[in-house]
Amino acid sequence: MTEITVPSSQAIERILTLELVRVTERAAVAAARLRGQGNEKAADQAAVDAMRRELNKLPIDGTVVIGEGERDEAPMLFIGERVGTRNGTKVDIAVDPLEGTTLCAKDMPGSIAVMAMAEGGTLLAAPDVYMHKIAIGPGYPKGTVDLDASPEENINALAKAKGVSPSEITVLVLERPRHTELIAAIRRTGAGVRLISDGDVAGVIFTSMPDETGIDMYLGIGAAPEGVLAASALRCIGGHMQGRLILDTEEKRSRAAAMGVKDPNKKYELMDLASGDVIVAATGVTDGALLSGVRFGKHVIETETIVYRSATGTVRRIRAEHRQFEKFHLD
Ligand code: VTB
Repeated sequence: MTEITVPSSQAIERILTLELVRVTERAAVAAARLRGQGNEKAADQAAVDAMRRELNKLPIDGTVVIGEGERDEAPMLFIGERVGTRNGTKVDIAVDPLEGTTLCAKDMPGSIAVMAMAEGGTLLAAPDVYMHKIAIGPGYPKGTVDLDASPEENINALAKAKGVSPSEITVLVLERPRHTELIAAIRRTGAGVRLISDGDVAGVIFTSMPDETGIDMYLGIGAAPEGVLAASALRCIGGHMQGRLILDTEEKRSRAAAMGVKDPNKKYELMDLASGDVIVAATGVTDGALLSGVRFGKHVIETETIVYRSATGTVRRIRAEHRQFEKFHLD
C-alpha cells in the first residue's frame, strides 16, 4: 500500500484548511442572526467581530491585506492588522466577513462570509476602490478574452472557443447605472446578460462552473477587494481573470501607491492578484446558488461551506451541524 505523505511545507496549510472553515462559519452564523433586519451595519459588524475572534486563535502570523478598510475608518480587520497567535507561518489574509451586506439585510440570495489565506506577500494589497474585471472559466487558452478588448470582441472570441454562437453565451454583470452601456453592448451581440444586485465574488466564481450556473463570463466594474478574493478562488479551480484598479483621483492614486501599487494602470493577471499558494473558504449566510444559508434549528445550527486549495485544486463542501451554540457567542 502506498503511503500518502504531505510535504512539511504544505502540512500547516493543509491543517489550516479546516481552521479557515471554522472562521467563515462563525462569521456567517453571526451575520445570519441579523438576516432580514434591514441593518447592513449591524450584520457586517457581527460578522467582523466573529471572524476576528476566530482568526486570532489560529497558529499563524497573519497580516490583513484585504480588509474592512484602512485603520482610521475600520477599527477591526483593517488593512495592515496583524492576526493570529503570531507563532506560525507568515501569511496574507484577505477577508470579506459579510460579502453582500445588503443581501443579508434584505434576506436576499447570495450573501456569504468569505476569506482567503495565502503565503506571505503573495496577495495584491488592493485599496478599497473599484476594479474593471473580466473572468471566464477553465478550459480556454490564455488570451481568449482580454480586459482591453470590446465586449463584442470578447463574446465572439469566447463563443468561438466554446464552439457555440454568441446567443448561447451568458454574461454576468452587476446591475448598476454605470453598466447601462456595457449591458446594451453585450445584448447587441445576441448574448444574454444575467444581472446581480451584489455579490461579485460569487459572480466571478460562477464562471468556473458554467454547467451548474449557466454563466460563461463576468464583465464590468466591481470592488477591488472582492476582485482579489475571487481571483484567489479561481487560482484554485482554474479559469482566467484580469483586473485593473480604477484610480481616477489623486487621492486614490496616492492611497494605492502607499499600498505598493507602482503602475496605476497595470492590467493584473490572475497570478498578479494571487500569486502564491492560497486557501479560500466561504460560508453561505443567505441561501444562494453557490451555498445554502445558515439554518437555525432548535438544537442544531447548520452551515454550508466551500473551501478551495490552490496547492491541489481540491474543493470541499462542508455541511456542518453545530450543537454547541456557545461557541457562536449569540445572545
Ligand atoms: C460589488 C459587489 C459587492 O460592492 O463588488 C460592489 O459584489 C461594488 O460596489 O457585494 P458598488 O455597490 O458601489 O457598485 C458590493 O455590492 C458590496 O461590497
